[in-house]
Amino acid sequence: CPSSPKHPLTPSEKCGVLNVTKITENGKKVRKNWTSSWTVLQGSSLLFAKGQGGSTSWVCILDSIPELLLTLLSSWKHSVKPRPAVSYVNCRPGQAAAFGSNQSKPEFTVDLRGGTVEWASKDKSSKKHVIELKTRQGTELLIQSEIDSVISDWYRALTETINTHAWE
Ligand code: I3S
Repeated sequence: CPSSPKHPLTPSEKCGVLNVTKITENGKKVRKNWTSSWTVLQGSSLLFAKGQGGSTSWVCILDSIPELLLTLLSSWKHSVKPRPAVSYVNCRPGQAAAFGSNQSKPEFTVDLRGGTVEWASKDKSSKKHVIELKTRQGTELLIQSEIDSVISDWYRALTETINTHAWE
């Protein structure tokens, strides 16, 4: 993850591949479009990556294979549009590819201040392990991972972040 000297006390410094879709944007319902995105929690912002470029090391590729296979398998099973493999292998924690460098641009960013996070009810999605995130700006997102420990960690991190920044 990118380091954040500006936010030494926040619990929020986390990254990984998650499935995500918007369901509401600026208060208006939008059509679901599940995609797997490199996701970074940084301070009170949650950033989702677009395409990447840059170099990739073999260590990085080998390190990414289990997660890549799992993500592709889950994308196939749950009709989520997978990202090209290079998106995963370029975006491992500890690698140079991070938001703020010129290798990875956020596709969109949400401000978590004043937002809410809860486990999504069944009527929001047929998938399991789905988090519903609502922002103060009227954007609602569903965030999902097939791996329950992964999504539970994200749930905890997002909740802590929202609580930490509640009065800003
Ligand atoms: O809430 P919905 O409309 O049942 O969500 C599903 C649809 O968006 C579907 O797309 P199409 O309506 O274009 O066929 C997606 O493929 C599904 O993944 C959505 O449902 P889940 O339950 O996976 O969020």
